[in-house]
Amino acid sequence: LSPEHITEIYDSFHIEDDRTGLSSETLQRAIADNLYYIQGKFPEIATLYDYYMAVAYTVRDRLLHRWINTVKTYREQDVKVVCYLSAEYLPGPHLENNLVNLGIYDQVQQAVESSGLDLRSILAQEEEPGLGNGGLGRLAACYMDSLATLEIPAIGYGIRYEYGIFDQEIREGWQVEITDKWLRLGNPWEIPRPENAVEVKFGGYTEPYTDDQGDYRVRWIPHQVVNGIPYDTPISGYRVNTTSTMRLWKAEAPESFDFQAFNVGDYYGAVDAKIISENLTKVLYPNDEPIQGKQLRLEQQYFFVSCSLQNLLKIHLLRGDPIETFHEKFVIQLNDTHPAIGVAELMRLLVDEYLLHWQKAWDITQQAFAYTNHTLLPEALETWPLNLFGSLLPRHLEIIYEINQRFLDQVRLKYLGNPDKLARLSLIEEGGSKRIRMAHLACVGSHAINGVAALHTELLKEGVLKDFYDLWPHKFTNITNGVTPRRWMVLINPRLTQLITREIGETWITQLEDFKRLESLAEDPAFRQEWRRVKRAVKQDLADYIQAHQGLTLNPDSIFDIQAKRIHEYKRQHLNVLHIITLYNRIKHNPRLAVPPRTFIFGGKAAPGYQMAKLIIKLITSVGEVVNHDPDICDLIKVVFLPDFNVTNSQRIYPAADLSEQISTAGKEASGTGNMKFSMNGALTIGTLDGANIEIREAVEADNFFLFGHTSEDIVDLKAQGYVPKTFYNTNPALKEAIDLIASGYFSHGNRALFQPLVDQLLQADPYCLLADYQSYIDCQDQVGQAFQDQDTWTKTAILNVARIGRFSSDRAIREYCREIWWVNPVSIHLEEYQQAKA
Ligand code: 4GP
Repeated sequence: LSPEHITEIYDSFHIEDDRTGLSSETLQRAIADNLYYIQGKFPEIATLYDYYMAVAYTVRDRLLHRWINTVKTYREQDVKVVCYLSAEYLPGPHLENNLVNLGIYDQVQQAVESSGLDLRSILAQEEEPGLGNGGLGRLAACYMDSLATLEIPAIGYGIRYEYGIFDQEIREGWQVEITDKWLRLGNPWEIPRPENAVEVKFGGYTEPYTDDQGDYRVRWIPHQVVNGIPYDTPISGYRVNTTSTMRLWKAEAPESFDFQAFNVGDYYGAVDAKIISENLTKVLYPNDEPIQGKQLRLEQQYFFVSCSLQNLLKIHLLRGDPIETFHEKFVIQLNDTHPAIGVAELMRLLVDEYLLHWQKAWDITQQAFAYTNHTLLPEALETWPLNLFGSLLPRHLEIIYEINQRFLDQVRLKYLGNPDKLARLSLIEEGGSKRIRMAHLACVGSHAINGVAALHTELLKEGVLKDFYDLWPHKFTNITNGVTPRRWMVLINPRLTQLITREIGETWITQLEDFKRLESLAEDPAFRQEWRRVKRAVKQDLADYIQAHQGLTLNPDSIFDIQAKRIHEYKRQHLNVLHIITLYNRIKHNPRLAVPPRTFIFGGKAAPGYQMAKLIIKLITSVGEVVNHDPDICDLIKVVFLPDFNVTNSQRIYPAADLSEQISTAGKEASGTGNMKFSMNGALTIGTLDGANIEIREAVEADNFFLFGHTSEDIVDLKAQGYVPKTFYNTNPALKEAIDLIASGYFSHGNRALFQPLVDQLLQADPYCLLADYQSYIDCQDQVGQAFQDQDTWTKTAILNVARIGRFSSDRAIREYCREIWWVNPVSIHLEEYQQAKA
């Protein structure tokens, strides 16, 4: 009998069980079962959320089956595992992603519809885990997806924040932050593992002792101990059985401490201790705010890193391997400097707890760690005041001193008589008050250091990490970011997915380079027409959403010109606004002017303490208020600020864009990943030569990309020559008019003071060179307007963008990490039962 025949016979037996079966009948039964036995509800009283939970548990069962086999296989085969240490993850809603990856979307839809429900409204119930700020956290989620899809053994470690990134509301044009209570209704995707709790120490002091071998040792007597409880979430791969683990740590007070206090009669003291401990993982810190002096942030970092490393060592020893081979079985990727304390912590564990000699421990540590840098902004490079660090982590301070001393001894030999070099490389920043440089600790403790786009890596080598590059050029590599086509195409853009798959098959979903096959179709007028029809339908979806939520009517035939990302001066949302005002002024001066209609859409959060970013949001909404209601404009311009830009909302945005705004000051955006998502969904890019824009432009070819602005070198020169923004203002009437209009109170009901800080910043300092790039941007936008008139050529260009974007899949990036930094191999997971035939 052929395998197909056997499967057929099995199917006819209906042996599917309710936890693993994939037919719609089985799924329907399982959903009903979960509604009763997990939610404890019956249809008359079940809410839509109950149904969501029932469906989620049903899907989770299918995952668990694969997950258990994955863990089992890794245990048995003694494979090398990638450990991704990241303080942030933005996985987005899990349910739909798992339906796509398991290939059971249609079956679940049918199961749900047979019960008289609608899958889309069930999916909409999920609260996404907003456990990150933006690019860095979302990148970690894309990498987890690719690791599983490529069958690379991996664990993602992080923090289970009780409150993720705040929800954003817009009130009277201002951002208002609302706490994100994502766990309020329960999280069906996580499994707590209290039996795997670990203890993390804080504060106290150290004392030396001599061990049995007569060796000098140090023990750490902490002031406080906190328990770390792991919560595991399965991360499915696309159409493979591999299901990896994202293990997030929650802080709790250890029982024993409660009892101690209770025994001496201090019941309330014990409860206080509990509250203090649990505060640790309460809230995610926003980036773009000075973290200086935020002790809780350092506590969070150390907490999750210590939990994760202790956990890894335990897994290693449980597999029966000697501690000395740790680095052969695990490679630990530091996602920025947030987990860099791991270098000192692994040393502490190996030397103090496992009693290895320093040199041996150091070899293991250096071979185990690798470090990814994500930003060039100097204010984002983490340093901790030595006093704070020492009082929280006294043993780590000693270890860092020792690492530094040994490191600087090496440096001294190489650069005799160059004290400046020593001071620059040191892990300790001297001067006024001493600080620990976390990036330096990461560099010294890692075998590989990478930037996230070609330009970024070059700038690291020439700038912030130059001294390390001079010392160890072999450690540096570039790995340009990528995004997963599963979520960022298949899931968010079913219409385009269907059209593309119909033409070129579905191999592109895991081999994005196969998009190349679309190139010849760009020449086919019939295909272009279908492409346009899809684009228009997707734009209509977004227009409908905005109509329903904001009461604004949009013209789906206008250019959807979108900038969606964190609000930051370097990302220059206000340059975009200067263009809007310029267009507005032109139409006001000449009401008969033939301009193609444009819809400007913005989305993004500002860090709560970043006043200028919040003022930029207010500027966008204020300009929108005026422009959207000015009868002279005849609806030629619309400005929309979409509140609460998160993974869920972003999924409506990327597919609907005609134009993707990637307009950061050259040299400031490390890579960008939104730029990739927009292109992948058929938007054309207007952008500067910054981050991965450069590589996207190379890939899609210069003719298919709207380039403007100064290069990163120009910007350096401009500043070196003493940049005077006022010169641009004084010599460019349109620019002057736009800025003057803001300053005049025209957009603020006559209130001239409102935007004064923003206007002053532009005219007096303009650190991000908006004024220098203004004319080039306007000219380029005029070309965009022209080009859009010829819809057929525009469409052809959009198709070529998609056809050539294959390189920006996170699968490619992960393959590079595997080959160049991790030296790990895929391991296939086989299911034990007959499910294998179906999977
Ligand atoms: C971001 C960078 O700003 C962005 O350019 C990059 O694409 C992304 O990391 C992923 O590498 N950085 C952050 C951060 O999100 O918090 O530093």
